[in-house]
Amino acid sequence: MEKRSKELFEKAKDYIPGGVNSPVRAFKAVGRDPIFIKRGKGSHIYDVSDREYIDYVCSWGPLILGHARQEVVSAIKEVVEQGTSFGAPTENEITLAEMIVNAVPSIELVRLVNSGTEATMSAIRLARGYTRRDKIIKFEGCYHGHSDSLLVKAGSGATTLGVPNSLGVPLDFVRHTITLPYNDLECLRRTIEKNHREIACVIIEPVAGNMGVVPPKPGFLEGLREITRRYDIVLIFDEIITGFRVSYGGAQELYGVLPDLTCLGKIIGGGLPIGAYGGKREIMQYISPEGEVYQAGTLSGNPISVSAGITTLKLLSQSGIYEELEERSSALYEGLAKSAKEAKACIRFTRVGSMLCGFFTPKDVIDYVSAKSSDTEKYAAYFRGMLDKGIYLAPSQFETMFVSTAHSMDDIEQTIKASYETLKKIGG
Ligand code: HOZ
Repeated sequence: MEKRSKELFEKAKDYIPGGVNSPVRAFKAVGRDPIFIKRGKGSHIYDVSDREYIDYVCSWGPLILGHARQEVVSAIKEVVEQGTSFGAPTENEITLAEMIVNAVPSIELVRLVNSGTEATMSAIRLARGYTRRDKIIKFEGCYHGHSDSLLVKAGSGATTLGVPNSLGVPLDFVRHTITLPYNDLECLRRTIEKNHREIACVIIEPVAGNMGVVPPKPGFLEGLREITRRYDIVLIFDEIITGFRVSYGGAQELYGVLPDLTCLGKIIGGGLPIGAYGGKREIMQYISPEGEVYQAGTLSGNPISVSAGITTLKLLSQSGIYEELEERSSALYEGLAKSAKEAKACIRFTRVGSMLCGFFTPKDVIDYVSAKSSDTEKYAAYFRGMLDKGIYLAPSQFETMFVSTAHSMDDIEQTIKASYETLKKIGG
């Protein structure tokens, strides 16, 4: 089994650093070699040896409709026939921008880019240009892509591989980045009151999804909004994961807290590369060519990504979709939690909508420190056990498990059963 994946991984290492194009894919944190994927359909993926798995990575979030959804595939095929990139405006870009503006409560203008990293990097520059201040605040364990100022105490692959502060980032760049504990309003207040004249923005994942799933405590986002407004600090929600996922209007709609700027990615590209940042007209007008904050991109607003994004958002805007997703996700969460109890395992699950995670810790997971208290060796054993039973989870503790509209109740029941058996086997 997996002989072919092994061979491909060996070959990949000859040509690609670590054999992968994004670090967590190397499976280092779970103590085995990666499987190479050949295709996906609905909630299932198939490896190069044709072994089938129920997929809860879903391309790390974009595939809320599952793999190769027919309408999305057809839209891509249709647009590809007409040319793949022009480096000039197209009508569909307006359609996607209009859909985003209508969906996300705080966005009045939106600029499309090519990735989440580009979106957050550009939003930070915009906040600095708008406020004429340099310092930024981010939260420990939040991951906002790999640009220099944001790669400080970062979650996701940076935590998985034990390098939350990367080599190659000059100290001079990150001295403007202040990192604070997630969900600690008092600490945030004290820091802002002391330094507000220098702080351009606060950037946050409104539901943290890159240190596992850590929901905001009640009142935390509201308090963050209140204090940033009081000192004219730009509040940026990184909704690259949560946008169009936890509700059609994202976490800001779910919690009723509106930021000044929002970063998007993943779902708005329907599984193709994209990013976006948007917000108040007054701030967005600082972007070139209207304003003096520069940002550009050859493939920005790429016709294929835009078309896949439009089709995805159209399907998501149909009534009942999020209710159904909630029903499935809640059934999965309840089932996993109940069977963990029956297996007497020390694992606690967190969930916001279709984002889930299991932490091997007796503590409440509320921030980076408590997330990191999880026994990662146990997670690795759980991952391997689940994979052997045909369940594909994120190959790291510090990521999210995604449910899509393609996951059936049968998938969910199989997953719960596999989880019970795996936990029984690896012990509490
Ligand atoms: N660290 C990324 C998700 N949070 C992984 C992306 C990838 O490997 O595709």
